Amino acid sequence: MLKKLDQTRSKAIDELSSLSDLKGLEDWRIRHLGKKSALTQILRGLAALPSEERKAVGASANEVKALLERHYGEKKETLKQEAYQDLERTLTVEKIDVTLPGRPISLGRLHPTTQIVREICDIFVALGFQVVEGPEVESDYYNFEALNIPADHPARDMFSTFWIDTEISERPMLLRTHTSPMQIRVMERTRPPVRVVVPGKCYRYEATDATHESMFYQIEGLAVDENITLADLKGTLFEFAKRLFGEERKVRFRCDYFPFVEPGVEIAIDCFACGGAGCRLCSGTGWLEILGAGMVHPDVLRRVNYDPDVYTGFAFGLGLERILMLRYGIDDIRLFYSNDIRFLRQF
Ligand code: FA5
Repeated sequence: MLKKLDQTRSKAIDELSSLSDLKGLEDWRIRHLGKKSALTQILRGLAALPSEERKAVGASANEVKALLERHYGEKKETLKQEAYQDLERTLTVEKIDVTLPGRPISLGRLHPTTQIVREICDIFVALGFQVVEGPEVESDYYNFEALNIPADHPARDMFSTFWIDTEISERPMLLRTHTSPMQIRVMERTRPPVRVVVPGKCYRYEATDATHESMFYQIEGLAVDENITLADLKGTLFEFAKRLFGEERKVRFRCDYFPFVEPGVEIAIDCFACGGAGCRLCSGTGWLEILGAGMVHPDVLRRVNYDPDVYTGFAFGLGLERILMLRYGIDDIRLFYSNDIRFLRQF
């Protein structure tokens, strides 16, 4: 046992001399003075030794312990001093120049689509509309049937659809192809007068190209009340186009077809790049199409229990990326969602 104590002592002293940092010293302490160290095991086993041996081993073990503790204390002091001197050296050599200007933190900004959503909603709020939002995962009923587009209707071809396999609902589910389903949802839960705009994402299962994305934004508008006429639709959208594109803009109304409006119209503004003379942006026509609209179809009103003999209304839907493309002369819609920071930083 005495021999073992002697070996423990020399091993510990040897190791101590090669230590150069406080972390290593703490490991050393645990190894040689900690609960599981050979020395502590010997001290704990003293009671089991015969009394003669116990006396000699006990005395020697306590001596080794005191010796190691003393060396440990001295080494700790030395290492602390060295660490302090190192720090002092570093601080002298590596001076910090507190007068240097700070590094600028690069600030994020709103995506151009978010900016235009806010701008357009602000215009309609000023005209008395409320902003509401609706689900992107829709049922076949709201996206099509309630809007006069039954399963076999050829107009379904206009809306290439992402269908969703689901067992949660008995109704066929899909990613909404336009924001028009919100016309039904809003009218189902309110009575006229209704004046809402609905911004949101839409999805179409189409090959992407410079003017088509499979995910894009629309803003839907709906106004229903007594005595609403096509003149209100024209007045509202004329005012909107002027506020968004400038006072001097001209607005063109032409017939178009959507099953849920009657009559249906398409609205274009005169091209602000060429002033209507014809250029690349407007494909030589002098006009830029911005939205589809019309008077809410009486069948749609009946479906939500509005009496079409009492109430009439108008609705419109515009594609936001196309508006941004026109405004900034961007020639590829895919740039908006390809996350190229160099493109997005411009807005
Ligand atoms: C509709 O979606 C109708 N719901 C609009 C409407 C509402 C008419 C209310 C009448 C009353 P359309 O399929 O034309 O209509 O789409 C409207 C706009 O969405 C288009 O003018 C275009 O700007 C945008 N859009 C449509 N498909 C895409 C696409 N794949 N990528 C980008 N924008 C698109």
